[in-house]
Amino acid sequence: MSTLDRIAALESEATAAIAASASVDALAQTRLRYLGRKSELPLLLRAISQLPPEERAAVGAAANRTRQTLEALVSAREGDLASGAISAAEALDVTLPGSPPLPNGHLHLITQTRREIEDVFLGLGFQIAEGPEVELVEYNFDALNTDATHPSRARSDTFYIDDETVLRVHTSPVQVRAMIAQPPPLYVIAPGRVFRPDNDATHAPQFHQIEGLAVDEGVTLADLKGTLLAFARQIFGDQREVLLRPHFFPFTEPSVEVDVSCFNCQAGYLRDGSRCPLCKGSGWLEVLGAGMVDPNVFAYVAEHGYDPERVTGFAFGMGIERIAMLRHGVPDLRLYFDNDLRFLGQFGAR
Ligand code: 2NL
Repeated sequence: MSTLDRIAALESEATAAIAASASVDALAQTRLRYLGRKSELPLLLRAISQLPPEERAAVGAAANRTRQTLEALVSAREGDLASGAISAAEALDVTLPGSPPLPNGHLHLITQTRREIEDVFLGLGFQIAEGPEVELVEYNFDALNTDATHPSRARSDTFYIDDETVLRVHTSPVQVRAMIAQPPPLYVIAPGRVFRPDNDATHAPQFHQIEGLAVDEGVTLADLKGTLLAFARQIFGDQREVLLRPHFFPFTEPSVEVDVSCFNCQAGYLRDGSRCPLCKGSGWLEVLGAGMVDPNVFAYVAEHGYDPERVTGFAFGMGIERIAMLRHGVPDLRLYFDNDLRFLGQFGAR
């Protein structure tokens, strides 16, 4: 092979090697191999004096041109590698399916449950209202008949931003805002994230609620019970009954805790005669809190059309995590927020 042919062969070989260098380090190796002091090309240049005089000029020119071409290619490739640019041949088509194909993801169990509950109340004629998670103390507490001495307002039981501002501890303030925004009749539910400084198997510092509020002329506790029975049957099964037990909330009077008959047993006992582990043998599951809106709450928004002498209302609130725990036997609230796919993946593709 003539020296000129050898230079041409070196150039095409080095050109391919430069293009194939996939990292800055690999490129430095390639450069050393073809342009380094001990590589073949400079050796050819140094050996030029041993060639016949009439060949020297052409070989010298060819070797220098190849060196310049390769140096330029190395610089260009260096730039590409540094900037992350890739050639069309190596380009990754991100629209191709994975190999092996990955299963589709799915909504989080809390989102699925929230939407199912929303659908129940949308079907009953309620509208969905949303509001800020960072809320005024006024709307979070004062408007809800919860005076400054109430324990839930303590710095240890509510996340305070400053003296006037908190992370909402319930979604009730959304309903206060709804009343301020529009006169009765009002039928709204308020789903959303709420915050309390607790952390154990049954309390997380953030969790999700759905509250409901119905205000109209002639709304009674019987309307509340019928509404909750419809909810209970759609979410827990069409054989369900509801039980209202007296309770206390600052914002309702009377207030009740609402149990739903256990869907896992017959009156507390399984078919084999053993005690039901879900309702602990009572036959009832404690599912939510509710009541008739306290006249003091209406008084707070009276100037917006809520005359406690004219309208009455019922309200209720439930924890979405708790509803999903009961339905699916989830043993620990923290599982919802750990992002462990072995847990979350059990509630997919439904
Ligand atoms: C529970 C109990 C409840 C309400 C929330 C409410 C809202 C307005 C007026 C009156 Cl604007 N009441 N909300 C009423 C009773 C109970 O929640 O255990 N939640 C998890």
